[in-house]
Amino acid sequence: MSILSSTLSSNYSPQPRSTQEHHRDLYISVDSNAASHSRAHRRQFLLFQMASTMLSLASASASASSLSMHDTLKGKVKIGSNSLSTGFVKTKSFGRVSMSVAANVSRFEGITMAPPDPILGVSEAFRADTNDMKLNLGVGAYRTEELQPYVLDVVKKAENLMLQRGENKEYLPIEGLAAFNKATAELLFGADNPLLKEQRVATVQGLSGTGSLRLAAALIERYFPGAKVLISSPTWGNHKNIFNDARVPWSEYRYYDPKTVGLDFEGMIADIKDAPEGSFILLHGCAHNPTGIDPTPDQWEKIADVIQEKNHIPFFDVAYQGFASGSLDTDAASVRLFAARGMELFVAQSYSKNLGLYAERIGAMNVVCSSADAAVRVKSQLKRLARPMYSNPPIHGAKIVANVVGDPTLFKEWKAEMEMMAGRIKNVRQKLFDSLSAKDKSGKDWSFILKQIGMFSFTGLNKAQSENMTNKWHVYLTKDGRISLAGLSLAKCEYLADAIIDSFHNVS
Ligand code: KET
Repeated sequence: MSILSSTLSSNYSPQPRSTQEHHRDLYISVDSNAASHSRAHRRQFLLFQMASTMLSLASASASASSLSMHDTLKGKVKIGSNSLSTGFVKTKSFGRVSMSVAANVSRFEGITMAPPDPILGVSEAFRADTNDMKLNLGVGAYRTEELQPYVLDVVKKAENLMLQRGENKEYLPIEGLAAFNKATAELLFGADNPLLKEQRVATVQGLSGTGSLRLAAALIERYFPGAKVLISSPTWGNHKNIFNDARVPWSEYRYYDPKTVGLDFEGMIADIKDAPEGSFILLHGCAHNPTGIDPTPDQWEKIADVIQEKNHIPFFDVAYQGFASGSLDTDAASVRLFAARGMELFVAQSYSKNLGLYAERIGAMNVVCSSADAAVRVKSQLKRLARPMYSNPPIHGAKIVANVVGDPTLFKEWKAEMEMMAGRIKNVRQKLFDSLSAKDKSGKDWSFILKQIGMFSFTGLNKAQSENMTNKWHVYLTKDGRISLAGLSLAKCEYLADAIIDSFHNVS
């Protein structure tokens, strides 16, 4: 008998009969006739029991932890609501979960189909399209003029360095790579920022921007129970998911004014003022996604005034540092302005876009505290939250960032490449505007496209018009009318202009 079988055998003791346990009881009755059944039969029974228990536990834990409270409260999730359809029941005897297995009835019958992701789902639909003219302007990912993915030269050089050094694959500490954490905080706040010398920033490496935001959301949920996060209307689609899943209440502040196709500054200030004192105010550090509209430096000062007045905590999402203006420092100005006022704040960072490290999942969560002592405690709690979620972060992207930022030559080359990428997007933006203006005879003013910055353009196309773009023109974009200019080439601008003009004027 194998070790597995003997362990199972010694643990096995028959359960009291239960009407719901037909199938297992059948096995028990066979099994109880010990003298007549063979060792093979017994092994079959034990394996069956082990599989049943494992499946039941998987079902039970799915209902307990993987689903958001949001879904459960909305009644979308029916797991375990009907023991006949889901096929598992809890036995009283040992508190163990047992099940009856009916033929062709899945234990996952109660799990409904999830909708496709509004952004990443667009790429899935794009891949399935076989039309030659197809264009993916959904996800914010940089492409070359030939519409190919781009790996930065500095990234390749940093990776070569890593290969030459023969670096190992040991676990990182929970807070991530020390050299990365130092580099990322310096890049954000400026290397000579007194905050860093005073050790008032708790920085932990995160699973890119999304994972860093999620970690911060978990901290809010644990240490600021009931505190609200205010998010801009509109915002990056995943913000709402992140706070929903972390069980953090959120509401929206006005941001975009469709009439002016600009910032609703008065509305924004009024809503931040109205929020309960001590709320978290989520701000896009630069290149607001999806609108491409950022406050002016003067407006940032006023936003900081009202946040300070109301004792709110600013929470920056910095996913595009360097991509808005082409300069890392200019794009960090908003965060530095708040930090210089001595405010405590949160900043999530991402290297997906500015270093093209989308799949490496490299970013950071920074919490600026009023004392070094508070920073040590906050960091300890961020680590405590990270450990049961993902244990410790991946090393590869962290080493790339540390090598690029830590080496003056590579750092300089990175800045040049970033300017090149930001420059290509600006050229495409200009060409799209020119094409629209030349082709559209209606007199519509398309100049808002030139005023927006960053990877995206918020076209103002509604859902039906966006659907026409995809169904008729094979141009893939998010349903809110956002297009990623980083996925557009100069050569495709005319075609895109035709698609936009047709959708705008011929679809209501
Ligand atoms: N914040 C913002 C504002 C943002 O646009 C993204 C990504 C992220 C955070 C997170 O990126 P990460 O790769 O986790 O560091 N936005 C693009 C990709 C996505 O939706 O995941 C997008 O809007 O297309």
